[in-house]
Amino acid sequence: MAEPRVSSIDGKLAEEFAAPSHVDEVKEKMATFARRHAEAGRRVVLITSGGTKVPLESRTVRFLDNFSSGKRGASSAEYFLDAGYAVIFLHRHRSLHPYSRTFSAVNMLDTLQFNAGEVVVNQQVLPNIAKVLKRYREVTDGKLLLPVDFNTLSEYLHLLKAAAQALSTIGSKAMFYLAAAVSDFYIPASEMPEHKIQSSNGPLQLTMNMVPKILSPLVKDWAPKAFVISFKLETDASILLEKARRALDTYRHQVVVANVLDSRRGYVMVVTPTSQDEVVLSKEDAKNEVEIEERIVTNLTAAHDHFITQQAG
Ligand code: 9Z3
Repeated sequence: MAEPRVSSIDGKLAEEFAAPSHVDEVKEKMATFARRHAEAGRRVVLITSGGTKVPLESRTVRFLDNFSSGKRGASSAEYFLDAGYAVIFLHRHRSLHPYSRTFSAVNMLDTLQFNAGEVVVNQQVLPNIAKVLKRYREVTDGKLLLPVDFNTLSEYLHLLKAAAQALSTIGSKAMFYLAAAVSDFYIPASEMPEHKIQSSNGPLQLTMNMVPKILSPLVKDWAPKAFVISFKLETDASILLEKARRALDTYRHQVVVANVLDSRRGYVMVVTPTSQDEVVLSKEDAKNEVEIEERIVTNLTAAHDHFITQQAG
């Protein structure tokens, strides 16, 4: 009997990256969530958010990390919810979270005070808390947001695969919004020292392997009917567009949102095989606290509409 087809990336994932023990349970939860919302006529977006941790030792003392705060993913989740989507929020543990993100810099104890022996919230320290709390309750009461967290690169890869397979049942109603900043490099388990690397051995030289390009099986095998958006980050603006176009050419997905590290809060380019839209915040927008994610989400939900109509026709 013929062996089932396993892409080489699938094989690598199974061999070199330890799967988290709860992956099947999470996959089932995501599949149930997607089915329920699709049956209710909603679209479902899987947002990835935050950085990844890459361990240098198997009993991990040290790891490589990156700059991502998770703001892009967390704020985008709110705008997708406002646009009527149900959201699976696959995020780095302790990165910013929808709704609570606005208060992340506040010390909780400074928000509370005593009033006749009762602990009450000091709303002056938490401007907008009533509005944010109301929306958060609507979203949670409606079971519209499913948060799933990851820590390491291995967890991220396995949970993204599980999410893609879970969402494949709802076809073109599924959107993937891959905003997490995922490491390109890792040390395979077979080459990783077990114990803490000793500084008494002198300077450290590392050789790291390339992380498999997960976008490839996601688009081709795991969720071939979905609307897929990847993000491209550069620090050199002069190569950004060319890199975004190359990614579309290689992976054959629908959209790349391209951004430069320093200007990412005020400027992105939404690139498709046939178009490139600049999304820019003006000084006026910034004064009015408009967030660029609101504009990105408006652009992408319209593109998703168009995609669904085309697939149906
Ligand atoms: C992004 O480009 C996101 O926009 C940011 C958002 C991570 C810059 P923050 O979390 O920042 O709000 O602080 N994400 C994707 C970055 C990335 O690693 N892309 C890879 C690449 O550019 C492959 S998909 O090669």
